Amino acid sequence: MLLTQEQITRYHEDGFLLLESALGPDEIDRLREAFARDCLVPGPQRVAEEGRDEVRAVYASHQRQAEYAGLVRDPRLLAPVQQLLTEDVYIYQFKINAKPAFGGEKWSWHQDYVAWRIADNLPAPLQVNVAVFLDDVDEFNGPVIFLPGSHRSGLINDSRKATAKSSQHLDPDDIALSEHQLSGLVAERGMVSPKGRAGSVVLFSPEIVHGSAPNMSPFPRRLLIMTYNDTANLPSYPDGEPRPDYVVCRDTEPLRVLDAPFLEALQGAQA
Ligand code: HL5
Ligand code: SIN
Ligand code: MN
Repeated sequence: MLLTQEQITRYHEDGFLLLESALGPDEIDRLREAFARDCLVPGPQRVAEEGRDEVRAVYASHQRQAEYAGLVRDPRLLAPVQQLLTEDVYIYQFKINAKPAFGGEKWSWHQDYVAWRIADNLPAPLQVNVAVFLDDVDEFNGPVIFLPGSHRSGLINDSRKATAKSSQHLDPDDIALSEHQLSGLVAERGMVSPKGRAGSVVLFSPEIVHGSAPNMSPFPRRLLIMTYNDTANLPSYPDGEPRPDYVVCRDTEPLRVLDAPFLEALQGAQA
C-alpha cells in the first residue's frame, strides 16, 4: 500500500508514476455503476461536450456517491498521497473526464497549477493528482500524455485567454501552451502516455505538462481524477466570489485512511 523509495524518487523525477491494476475488476464495476448514476444528476457539475448531449466531465461525485466517498480515503490511494505530500490532505477537486467513444474531445496541453493559481489563488503547488482508469487505456482511446520532468520547468504559460471555453469550470483550452512552447519542451523532455487495464492508477504532479487527444475509437475512456491538497495550502478569493463548490471542494478536514479497501469498508458500514 505504501510507495517504495524508488517509486517516490521516480515520481519526483518524472512528475508521474503508474501503478498498474491498483484496483480490482469488481471495484471498477462498482465505480462505473456509480458514475452512470451520477451522470443522471442534473446540475452545473455536469459538463457536456461542446454542442452535444454527451458528458465531457462530472465534478464532485464523492459528494453524492458512497463508493467515491470511500475511494478518496482508500488506503491504496490516500496513504501514497500522504507519503508524497503530508499527513494532512483533503480533496480540493474531484472529477471524472468521460471522453466518450466516437467523439470525446481533446484536453489541451496545460499545467493544472496554472489554472488553480489563477482561478483560486492557490498559494503553492502542494497537490497530488490521483488518476484512476475506469476503462482500459490504450493508444486508441485518448490516453493522457505527459512530458516527463516538465513539472521542473516552472510555470510555462501563466495567463488565461480572454474568453472562457466553459462557464462551468476552467477548461485547459483557456490556459493552453502555445505550439512554440510545446515544441521546445517536447524536444527537451519527450512524451509518455501511461497505458494499462482499468483499475490502474497514475499519480501526477500539478505542475507537469499534460494533455490528451480526441477519442475516435469505439471505446470510452472514463478517467477519474482526485486532486489532494495540503490542508495548510488553502485557496482564497481576495478579489471576488469563490468558484463553485463542485469545482473547488469546501470540506478541508484532513482525510483519515480507511482500515480496509473502499468496498469492504462500505459493506462493513452497511452490515
Ligand atoms: N478544470 C479544472 C478546474 O479547476 C482545471 C484543469 O485539469 C485541470 C486545468 O476548473
Ligand atoms: C484528460 O482527461 O485527458 C485530461 C486530464 C487533465 O487535464 O487532468
Ligand atoms: Mn489537467
